[in-house]
Amino acid sequence: MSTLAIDIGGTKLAAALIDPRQQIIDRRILPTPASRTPEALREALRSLIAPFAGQAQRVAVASTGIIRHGILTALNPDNLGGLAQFPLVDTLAQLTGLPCLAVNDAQAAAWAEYRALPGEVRDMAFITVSTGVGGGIISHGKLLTGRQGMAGHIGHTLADPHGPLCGCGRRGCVEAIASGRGISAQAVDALHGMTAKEIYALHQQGHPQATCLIERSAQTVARLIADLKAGYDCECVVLGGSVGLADGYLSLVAGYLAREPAAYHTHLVAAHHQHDAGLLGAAMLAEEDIL
Ligand code: ADP
Ligand code: BMX
Ligand code: ZN
Repeated sequence: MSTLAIDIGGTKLAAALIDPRQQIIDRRILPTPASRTPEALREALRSLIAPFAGQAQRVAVASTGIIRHGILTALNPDNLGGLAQFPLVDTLAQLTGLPCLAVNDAQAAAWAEYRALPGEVRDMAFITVSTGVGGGIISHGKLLTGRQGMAGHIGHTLADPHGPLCGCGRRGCVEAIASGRGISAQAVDALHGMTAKEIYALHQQGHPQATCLIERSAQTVARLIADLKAGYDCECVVLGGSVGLADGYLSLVAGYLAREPAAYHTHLVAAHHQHDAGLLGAAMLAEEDIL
């Protein structure tokens, strides 16, 4: 069965046609609309998937937000232009006439990345450093989603009680400091208003403020990894998202993790599927009928 996989992030929407052997045949990307109202996202999804009409037998969605009973509820609505809720499964079932499954983006990516690891690994965490900071946890070979769909939202654990206010309502979340939006929001003076991508490029040229912001992000993610190791003894952490996969970012995180006591160290690798982990994970979860 071919799957139309869709990845809804805070910055970009991706869709791909995935064949029964989990190979991506064709892929499209559009910017995520920044609007409080569901119509804008519905229209963007309509135009994203239009070229794939009639080519798939089911839809699998990996989306930012807490996904429960097919409905997206934003934990941090700022990441979606203020959009707090969206009926994902109903909308895509209406647009395509196909059966549809939806899961959190980082949970989906965790599953694809877990499948790409050697068989002996049973406990791993996936962290995406992207618009937000998302997470997916595999424990004893099982993906944790949680009764409320909240499992893995480790971007909203506390990094600094005096840190910036997070869009989720807490102060000092990992996400408020380390994410793409967080990096951008903390920038001042000449860097004010720049995207994380632009700030990252300046960091690579040695700009002091840019480097300070990127290093703080990497240090915050390293501490999160140490906390995860303490929390459930994960054997491996996989890093994804456009900030997480940016050239040199993983080495920075690894450097900060190495400064923690040895008991907190864990194997750290870049996402095998790179930016496609969410798309592939959603398709695999649909194929394996796991959720
Ligand atoms: P999404 O959150 O929609 O899944 P991404 O994983 O692309 O999307 O993450 C978007 C964030 O990553 C934005 O804050 C953007 O500025 C930042 N970003 C995109 N490309 C890069 C890059 N090459 N280097 C560093 N940051 C990047
Ligand atoms: C936020 C949260 C998570 C998501 C993570 C990464 C919302 C809308 N999203 O913590 O559900 O997994 O961001 O999302 O509350 P991304 O957009 O960066 O991929
Ligand atoms: Zn938060």
